[in-house]
Amino acid sequence: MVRDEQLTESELGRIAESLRDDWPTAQAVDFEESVEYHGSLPDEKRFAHVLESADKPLLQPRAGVPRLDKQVELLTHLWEEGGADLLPTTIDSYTRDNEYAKAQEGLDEARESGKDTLNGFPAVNHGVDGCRELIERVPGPIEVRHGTPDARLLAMVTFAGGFQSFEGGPISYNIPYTKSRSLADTIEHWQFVDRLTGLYTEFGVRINREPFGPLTGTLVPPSIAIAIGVVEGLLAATQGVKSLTLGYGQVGNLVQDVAALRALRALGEEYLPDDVTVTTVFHEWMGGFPPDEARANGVISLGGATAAFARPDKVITKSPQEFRGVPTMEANAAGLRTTRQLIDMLIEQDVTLDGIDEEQAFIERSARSLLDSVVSLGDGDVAQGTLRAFETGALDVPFAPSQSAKGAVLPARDDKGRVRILEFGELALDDEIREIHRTHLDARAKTEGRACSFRMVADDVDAISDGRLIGRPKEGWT
Ligand code: 8ZB
Repeated sequence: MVRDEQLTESELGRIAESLRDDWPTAQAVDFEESVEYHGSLPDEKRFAHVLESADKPLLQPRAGVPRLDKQVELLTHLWEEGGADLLPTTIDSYTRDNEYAKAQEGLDEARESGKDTLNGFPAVNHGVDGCRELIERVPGPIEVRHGTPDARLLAMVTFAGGFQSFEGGPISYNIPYTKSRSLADTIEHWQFVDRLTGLYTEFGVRINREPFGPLTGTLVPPSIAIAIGVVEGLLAATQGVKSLTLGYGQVGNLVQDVAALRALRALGEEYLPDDVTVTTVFHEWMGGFPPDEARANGVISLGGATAAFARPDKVITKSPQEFRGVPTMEANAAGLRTTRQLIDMLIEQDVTLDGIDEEQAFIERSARSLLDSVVSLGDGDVAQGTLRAFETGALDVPFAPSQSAKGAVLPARDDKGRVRILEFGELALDDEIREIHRTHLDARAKTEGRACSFRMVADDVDAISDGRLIGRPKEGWT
């Protein structure tokens, strides 16, 4: 039975040994030699150092192509032409499914054809030496960004390969990403990743961890995103993680987004142990994008403006080609520059927005209620509590494909475009909180002259790509 307890050194060693047969490059991983390698990296390539010592929001794109030379070229372009402060390496989706043989086929094909036949960088196949070459040839700190439910081997190889930041978590890379993976298994798998991070940290290599805050990216109520991020942070802290970045995805209502980022930071600092340094990351809009670049730049700009007000430690940018999927490197750099322009023009302005404090208090109260239910359902054990909370629906994620979540929560925007909850299922929120959501949604229903229903939810899901924030009825409404 998985419990929120630190893995012992012998458990860690046993798991690491069992992974060595999964792909040949795993044989080359040597922990002590890797600690020494990290020691040779200059300060400007130490991810946690750069992030934690920044005095303004740092910008980071997503980017990954299969071949090493091309990945160097891509990241160098984003650094030089985009002005990125932190770099990513996005991993391909075969690797995310632990299909290393298929990733190898794709990599071989890319090398032969000169085409990008994978949707990311297959870091396990490139192995320790390939990763180190990337780290050495690129000017900034690089994070592994992926979506892998069982990322144990990916972490082993990339940490040995010199990466000092790793995205993901047991809930955030399971519930939104997979249909039938057991949550108990992913909690165990991420305990290994976090314990390995902890061990490096104890040897002086401060590896940063970043749970994936946006979850399904679709109208996720801030309290749910925050509660899950804090739970993943608590599980990571137990394993010895000291540098933790909690995330949140833009919903598009300025007041709610600023309030949510403040609540995320406040609850992160309150719930996590004092020796854990908590930073925050704001993801530009993760839902459907407008299909033309001019309007996409509008969405990105609102993200930049929000970041200027909320001052997260880092912003994950989008590109104006988001609608088409993986962007060209030029479009990717353009998204960075647009965001930077907005932040730099706004950050010194002293603007007062009405209603932020009240919204923040409401988000905190709701997130606290969800967090407290996890702790009490587990009789104090956060791992057991997480399992019980998802089984009962006390914790839930809207629009998640996973069978491990009830999927009973339905969100909708209120009359100001803030994300509220229409259907709660068994979510651990009391009647008073539920009533506040209902009142806000009723006000919108009245404005639109229609009842709150799934139609409203569906209209909201499409609204931003249709050119608006709120999915107002298309006809019969003025
Ligand atoms: C959950 C993350 C989805 C976002 C972007 C998508 C989308 C995925 C790559 C990438 C640049 C890649 N994404 N793979 N962006 N290079 N290899 O992640 O476009 O925005």
